[in-house]
Parts: sequence; C-alpha cells; structure tokens
Amino acid sequence: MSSLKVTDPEVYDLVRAEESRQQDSIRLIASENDTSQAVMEATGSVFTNKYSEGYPGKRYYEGQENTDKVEVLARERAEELYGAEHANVQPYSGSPANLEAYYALLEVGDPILGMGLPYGGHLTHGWGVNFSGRFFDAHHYAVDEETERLDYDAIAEQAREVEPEMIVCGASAYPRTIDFERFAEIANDVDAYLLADIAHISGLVASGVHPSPVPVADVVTTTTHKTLRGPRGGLILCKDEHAKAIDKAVFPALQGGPHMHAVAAAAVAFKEALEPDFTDYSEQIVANSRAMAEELKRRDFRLVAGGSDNHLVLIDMVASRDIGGKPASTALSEAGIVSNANSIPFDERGPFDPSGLRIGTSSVTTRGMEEDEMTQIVEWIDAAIEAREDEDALANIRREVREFCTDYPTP
Ligand code: DSN
Repeated sequence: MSSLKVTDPEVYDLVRAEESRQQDSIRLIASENDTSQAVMEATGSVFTNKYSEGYPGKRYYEGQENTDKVEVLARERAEELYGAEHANVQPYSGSPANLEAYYALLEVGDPILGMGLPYGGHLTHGWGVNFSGRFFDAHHYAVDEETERLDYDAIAEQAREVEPEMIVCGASAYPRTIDFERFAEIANDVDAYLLADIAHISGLVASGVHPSPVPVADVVTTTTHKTLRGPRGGLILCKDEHAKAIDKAVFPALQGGPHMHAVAAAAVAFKEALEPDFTDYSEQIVANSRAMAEELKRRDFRLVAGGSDNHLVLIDMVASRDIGGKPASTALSEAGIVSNANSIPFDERGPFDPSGLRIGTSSVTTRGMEEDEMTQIVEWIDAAIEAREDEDALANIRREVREFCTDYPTP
C-alpha cells in the first residue's frame, strides 16, 4: 500500500491499525469472516472504475468486454455452487437482495410472514422500522417458547390465518438447522411464494453441511461475506420462471451500476467455495461451534435452543451469569474477544442491552483453530465475564489472547 501511505497517511494508518486489530483479537461476530488474499486483490482491482448498467451482452455503456466475462463467470459459478437455475450477482448486499426479491414478486401492501427479529429473524423480514415492515402487511412467527426452536406446525397454522403472499425463512441468530422442505410445504399449502434468506449459512449450504433451500424455494437470497467467505456483496438465486422479474428488480428497478470489483471478487469466492477443502472448512465451522457450545454448557452457560447445529451459539447471559449482553460483550472486547450483544427469544430487555450474546466460528475456523482452541476461547470468555470489573485481569487476558493469535495468522 505504498501509494496510499503517501497520498493519505491517515487512512493508511487506519488500515494498518485495523489489520492489527483483526490479527490480535479473537473475532466471534457470527456474520464476519476473513476473506482470502485473492478475494482482497479482486476487490481492490480496476473493476472498481467501470460502470456497467445492464447485464452481460446488454449494457448501456461501451467497454464491457471484461466486465461481461467476469459477471458471466460469477453467475455460472454461483449457479454451479448452489445447483440454481438462475443467479443474479449484482445485489450490493443482503438487504438490497431482499428488497429486490420482494419487488420482483409482490405488490406494496401484500401480506408477508417472516421470522420476528427478536426470535432470530432479520430487519428485512418485515420488521416495523425497516422498509419491509412499512411497505408490506408484515406478520411474524416466533420460536417455541420452551424449546426456542422453530415450531413448524404453529407456523403452518399462522400461515393459514394470515394467508401471506410470501413466507420468508432464514435467520440472523438461529443456532439450529432450518427445515426448508417443511417451509416449502407450508408455503405451498397457502399458495405463497417462499423466500429463503440464507445469508448466515450460505457457506454451509454451498458445501452441503446444511440442507439447501434452492430446490424448494422460489427465491434464495444471501450475502457473500459471511460463512461463504467472499467480499461484501449480495446474491439472488431463483427458479428460471422468476429470472426475468428478479433481474428487472435488481436493474433498473432498484440499483444502478453494479459494483464490478465486488462481482469479480465474488467470482473468486465462488471458485474457492467449489474446491473440496471448502467442505472441510464448513464441517470444521460446525465442529467448532458444537465444541464451543459443549464447553459453555459444561460451565453452566444457558444456550438458546440448547446448542448449535451451524456456525453460531446464542448465550443467555442474564440466566447464565446475571449480566446483560452489552456489558458482557464490552468486557470480552476489552479482553480481545469480539462478539455482539443480541436479543434472545422472548427477551424482556431492550435491543441496546439485550439478554444474549451471539458468537460464531467462521473467522476463527478460517484462521485454523479447531476444537481444542474453542475450549480455550470459552475459558477466556468465562474468565473475562467473571473479571468484568477488573481492568488488570481483562488486560492480562488480552495479552494472552494476543500471544495466542500469533499462531493463527489472518489470511
Ligand atoms: N448484520 C448482519 C448480522 O450480523 O447478522 C445481518 O445483516
């Protein structure tokens, strides 16, 4: 980054500081990961200079001989990776992808049924403060109060009452396997479209470690940067019958020029995810998440839904240690362990200091950590929560964490 250093030393210093922060800490934010150097290089490439409204072979500006090829590569690789009939690789990220899916298939005011935010859903699944709650007649399903898992019979009953035009499945904070086939049956039963938002688990789905919604859902949306380990970006997969509507929704309805540097980097990430070692990686993500869950339970932490089948664990901090999620995540951060406070189902506390703490294993697994290291991380989590008011103790853990991280370099 020699040019950046000369042109803008302030930004250069911040990039270097962020590199150090990422290297020196254990990053457990379930939606984050560490992309490869190859993905970074494509992201930082000259494709950032190019405008390419339209689609390969049908653009509005000249000079598309390379952008067309790179977008076709990305599209074909995404279709192969997920076994999808059609892929649109232009969405800027997950929220635009969901907006585009709604735009393609619904009219303003249509009833939709999605997972409520406090139960693990996403803002764009119809929550009131989001466009999806404002422009549609949004209804929400919860999880079962006792098991904290999806209750498909209850969702089916609610769907019969609401008669939605679309059912939205997928989650941002649900630690268990999602039964997409069951969701498809529920949607078919009420003649609704099924949208599956797999942003969190898309890497696990790509490698067959989590069942795929692609054969059964009308539309599947995802980000490309979570378990999939690509650049910041979005992706829509759909049946051929919806391809035209989806493509029109992305451009010209809701987006302008695609971010071609991100599309190129997504193509690289799809290629990486098609390699056999990506399946090993996905399996290790889940093994690590389960190992963390087991060690947490051994230390009497209460886990939402009793454990983990995917990349994340949701801890009920109030029940476990009589501490809110926010002070817990702050103490961990001071100890060099980065996570986020999160609502848990039927949370009685507000969203700024909810009862839960969400942790995920995508990044630590990329860095080569395995089950034994998860046990060590949980020991530090427990110790940091215990020592939350003791600055020296937190600083000591932080030193240990930094030393430990030197054995696990970021890409
Ligand atoms: N912000 C993402 C997450 O953390 O789950 C979802 O968009």
